[in-house]
Amino acid sequence: MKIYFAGSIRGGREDAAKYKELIDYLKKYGEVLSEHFGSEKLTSYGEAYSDEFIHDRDMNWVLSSNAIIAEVTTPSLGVGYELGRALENNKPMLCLYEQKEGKRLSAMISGSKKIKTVNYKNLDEAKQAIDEFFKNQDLKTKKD
Ligand code: 6IA
Repeated sequence: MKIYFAGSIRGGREDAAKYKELIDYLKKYGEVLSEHFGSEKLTSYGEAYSDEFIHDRDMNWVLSSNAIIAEVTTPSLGVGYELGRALENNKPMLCLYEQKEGKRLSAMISGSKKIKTVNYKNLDEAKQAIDEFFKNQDLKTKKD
């Protein structure tokens, strides 16, 4: 099972610690291609690669993955773009959104019939949603 984790980078890094914990949890289900996105050292200045390199590498990962898990609490153009392209390529997707007063997830994500969105209040609930999601996936591909 190849998993692509998506989370905000230039959209803001305030949830980076959560990304790391979710990525560590996802490893029980397979290889997380985008493992370094949880690193708190990855600032919005990021890596020493060109934007074109990052775009092409990440899209290759999205397209070669068996499932996409996105943490969508911090709005990110890049995550929205990846979700749209993953949807067009029929990738199973789970979006995790932490409910906060006065904030709502974009209707383009929560309103999509093809994207499963779960609102969570704490990381335990987010992990339960991940377990539920993978129960419904074909785990035979775990070793792929
Ligand atoms: O618009 P955002 O930057 O928030 O988009 C975040 C999403 O786009 C993530 O899920 C990544 O898949 C992808 N992405 C955007 N920027 C990067 C990046 N470095 N490294 C890896 N994936 C990225 C940015 C470094 C740059 C600031 C020099």
